[in-house]
Amino acid sequence: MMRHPAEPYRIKMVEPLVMTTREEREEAIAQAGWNTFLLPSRKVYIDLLTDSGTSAMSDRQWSMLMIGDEAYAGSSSFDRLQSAVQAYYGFPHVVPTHQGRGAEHIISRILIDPGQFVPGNMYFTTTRYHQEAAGGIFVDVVIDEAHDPHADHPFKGDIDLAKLERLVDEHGAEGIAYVNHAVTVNLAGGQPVSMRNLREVHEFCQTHGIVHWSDATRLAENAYFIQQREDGYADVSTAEIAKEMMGYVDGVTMSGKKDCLVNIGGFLAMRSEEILVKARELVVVYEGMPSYGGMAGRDMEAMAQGLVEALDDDYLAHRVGQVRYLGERLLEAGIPIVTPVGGHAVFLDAREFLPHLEQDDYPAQALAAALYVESGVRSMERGIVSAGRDADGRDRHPKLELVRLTVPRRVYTDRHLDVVADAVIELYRKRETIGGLRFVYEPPSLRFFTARFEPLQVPTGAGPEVSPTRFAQEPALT
Ligand code: PM9
Repeated sequence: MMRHPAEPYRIKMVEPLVMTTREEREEAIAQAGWNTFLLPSRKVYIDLLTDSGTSAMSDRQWSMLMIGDEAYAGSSSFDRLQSAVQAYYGFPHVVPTHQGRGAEHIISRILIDPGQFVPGNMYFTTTRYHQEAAGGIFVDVVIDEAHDPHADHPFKGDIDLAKLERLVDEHGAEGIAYVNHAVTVNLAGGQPVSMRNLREVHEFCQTHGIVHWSDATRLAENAYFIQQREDGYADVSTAEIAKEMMGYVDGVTMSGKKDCLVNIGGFLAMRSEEILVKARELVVVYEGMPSYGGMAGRDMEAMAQGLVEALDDDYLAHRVGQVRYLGERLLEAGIPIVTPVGGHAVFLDAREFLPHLEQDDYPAQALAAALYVESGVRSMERGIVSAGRDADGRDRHPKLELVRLTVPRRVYTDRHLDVVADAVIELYRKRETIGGLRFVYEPPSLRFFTARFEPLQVPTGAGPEVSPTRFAQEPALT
């Protein structure tokens, strides 16, 4: 296997990129309240905010759009999506939703009774929001290595069975709503889960009569890591691995915007008819008819095709190899990143990058803003801001304080990633010029999306990007 395989596709259509001046970027970040989510995309050069809904679709996917069946009920495009999920993931039942969080909302309402615990392998923002909104209490049961940016473990996303067992011993199986097993684990750095862990947790759940669910959003990338790292899978295709993985869970929530290679869409898939009936009852209230769930027929067609393309071995070798390429360029330059490099992104360790800042100064938020000003590269905070507040209103302090450089699928070339690496390396050289931030607007939930900040102070040797005199005006709230 080549270490950095070339793109297994050629380019048929291009979208021009926009270059900006440093002055324009300083202005833009101030207007965005130092929140990269609030930057207009026309002011972004290389957009590594997210891999969600940002994939380039294939010629086949675009052609499928034309045959989308837009019937309000009984769309044949739903049949095509359901057939693809049945064939590739092995679940008989599918309930489409407008995107992943629509599926999370529905499954949380179905499986959680208020006061029940929901163990999972690290929190995810929207997942935990819906679990808590349904009255559940999230409990992190990921292995300790997941919280250590440098722990060298091939499957840092694994659930710690001992932690899970303790929780069940303490509260009884009836106190557990379900176990949520994410593949890969986004906030740990895109870290995979082993097949062995899926199997063992499944056996444990079956023994105790607990529902074993999966957030399968990055299922294909996880399958690739199993192929590369787990004994016995080197000669098994990622498509076969994915199907075996799904054989060890009772159902999934899926954000199709990642490993289904589409710009919008999601679904629930499951074996249980009881859950299916409840999901259908809820989907008509919150999403749409069970045969479209908030998606257009054409989007279901593109998703049915995309989920198959994402389980192609050559595609995955390039995809994960490209993320690793960016990681290796940064590691060679001594930049602190989460290792091993994960499947969808390279995560900068903001604590090590900016040791002069306290976590309460929002170092990852400040670093993401500074990288944008430096280069026009947009990244995302994944630290204290994303973690939000606990039930008592106190800031959660996650061990990982990260900036995510997320690589969209089939969109950028390695040359773009060289530009990103050079910008990060240059910023690292002058890291002491980056100062902390404070909130000027904090929404009550999922605050990272729309919060606004301002610089705390002028740090020693500060560049104009962090000078409050330049950005004294408080930006209007959107
Ligand atoms: N993930 C991401 O950028 C979209 C923005 S939320 C910060 O990583 C997992 C593991 C996800 C995810 C979204 C969702 C929700 C569920 N699980 O965005 O609603 O990474 O389709 O999916 C984002 P939707």
